[in-house]
Amino acid sequence: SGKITINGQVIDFTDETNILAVARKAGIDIPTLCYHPELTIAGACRLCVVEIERMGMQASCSTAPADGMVVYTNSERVNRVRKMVLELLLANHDRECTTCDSSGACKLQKYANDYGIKRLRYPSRTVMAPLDTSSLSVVRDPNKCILCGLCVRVCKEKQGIGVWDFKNRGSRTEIVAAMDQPLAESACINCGQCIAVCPCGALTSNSSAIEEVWAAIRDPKKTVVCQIAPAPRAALGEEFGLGSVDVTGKLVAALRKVGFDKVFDTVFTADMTTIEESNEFLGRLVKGENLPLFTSCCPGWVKYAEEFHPELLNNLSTCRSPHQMFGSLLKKKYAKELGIAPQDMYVVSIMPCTAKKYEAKRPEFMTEGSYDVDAVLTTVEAARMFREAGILFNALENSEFDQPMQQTTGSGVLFGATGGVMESVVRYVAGKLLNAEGRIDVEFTRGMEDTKIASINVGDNKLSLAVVNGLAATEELLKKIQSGEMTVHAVEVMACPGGCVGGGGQPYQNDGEHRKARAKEIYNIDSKLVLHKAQDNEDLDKIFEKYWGGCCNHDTHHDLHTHYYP
Ligand code: HC1
Ligand code: SF4
Repeated sequence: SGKITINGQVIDFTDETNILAVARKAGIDIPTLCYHPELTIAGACRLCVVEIERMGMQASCSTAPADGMVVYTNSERVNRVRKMVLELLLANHDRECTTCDSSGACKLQKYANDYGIKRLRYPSRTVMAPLDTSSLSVVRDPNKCILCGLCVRVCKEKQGIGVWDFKNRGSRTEIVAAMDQPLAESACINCGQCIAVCPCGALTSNSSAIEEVWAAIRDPKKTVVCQIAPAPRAALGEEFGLGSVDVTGKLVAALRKVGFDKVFDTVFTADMTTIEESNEFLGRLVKGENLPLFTSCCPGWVKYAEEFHPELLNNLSTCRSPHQMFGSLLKKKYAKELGIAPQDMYVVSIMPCTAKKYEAKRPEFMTEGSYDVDAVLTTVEAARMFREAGILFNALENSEFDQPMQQTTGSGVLFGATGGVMESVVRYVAGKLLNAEGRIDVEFTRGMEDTKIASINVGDNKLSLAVVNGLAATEELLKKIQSGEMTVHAVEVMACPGGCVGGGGQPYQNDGEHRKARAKEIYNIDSKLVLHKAQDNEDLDKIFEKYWGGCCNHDTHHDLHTHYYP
């Protein structure tokens, strides 16, 4: 700890490891492209240079504060260097902002504007390389890449996978997927975290579904049905300047205006998942079989387990994820009830997640040759559709979800934040085993730490439970479980930091602060909802009864559960 002077202002520092963090704490921003507070420091882009007395020009992200340091972040020299850095990056960057998915959210665009760059003194890129559109989830445009390496670091450090890497040196340096293969051929689990950190449009979601959704809406033969995941309701407002507040009512209204015939809530089938999965868990506890149980709603985690841990596949819950349960319900049951063939119903999921695009195209999730979920749009893509349709989102009146699957519980909403699935299971199990009627809140599952572990007593059962987010942290936990160092009965795994609130399809900035604010709103929604546990959902009881003669039986197993491929 100590004091440094920045632009004449004396600032205390304590445990900040770099000048950048001290400056930002004091309300002085410094531009950065290759820096991310949750990843290792590369010091590659040099945009964050500052002038330090007796040390000259230094990258503020990789220079530690020292007592008595005198720093200038906005001197003539600093600005000259920053402009040069920006001009060099811009010269090599495809500057077709008008057709870029990241326009408006691009840091390079913002800084070029902030620093008043009007023309480049360097020759511009002329030869364009082809885009990698092989993946259902992520599109890479090499012509936009500025080699900041954030994608390389997030995939390696947070997901433990390492899909991206640098190739060649010097001016020939590029970033490629492993073995220089198309992304779809790599070990990518589609989480979209590389999209979340990419500052300038080199990595974006595969948004090709938007056109397909418009076509379905305009096709008079199709009944178009939409469902919305828990997490987008606490993040979509960011796209419209409202911040991380609950916009469920406006979102439903916007979807109706866009032309959806029915709008449902994935929270309804999150309750369904809780009931099916909790009973599966209780069954395994009695038999002492396939423990620990791992949750299966995160398609990134499922693909990771299939690819890297085939020995664990019997431990995964056989439950389909909530949105695939809804898809199955809609195509197998609800369409019939409406007298519609499954092919004539078009189901769209609004998800915070890019991996859901891949999950929806898994061949096991089909009904009579038609995908249970026809298209997945990310939160960001849904916002784009609303703008295209000329919807003034902030002026919308709230609208309600459709009957007869209208009721939702706070428990189901919690699925959107890390720990929420586990809390839902605990609420259900405690409610059922103890015949408890009131609210059952679980503390240990909450918060943004990557690994949370606790033992809790439910009646005579002592349950050891773990919640983890990020696949690198998951791998650490698995090592402990598989070596016998730790015994747990159930594990919730979400691939994205913070759970679905931090999904790769959420609005930019998709960082720790925003994830925290969204999760807070998810818990707010839960605390306001009257229905608290999955078993409180009476609409769900009726649906179970009408379509399958109850829950957790042979028929629900057929329609709502799945199997995995090593
Ligand atoms: Fe999720 Fe889920 S919570 S996986 O994080 O289980 O995407 O929000 O829709 O399916 O409900 C995502 C969120 C979402 C499913 C549910
Ligand atoms: Fe890695 Fe996820 Fe990006 Fe795939 S989508 S390359 S797994 S960070």
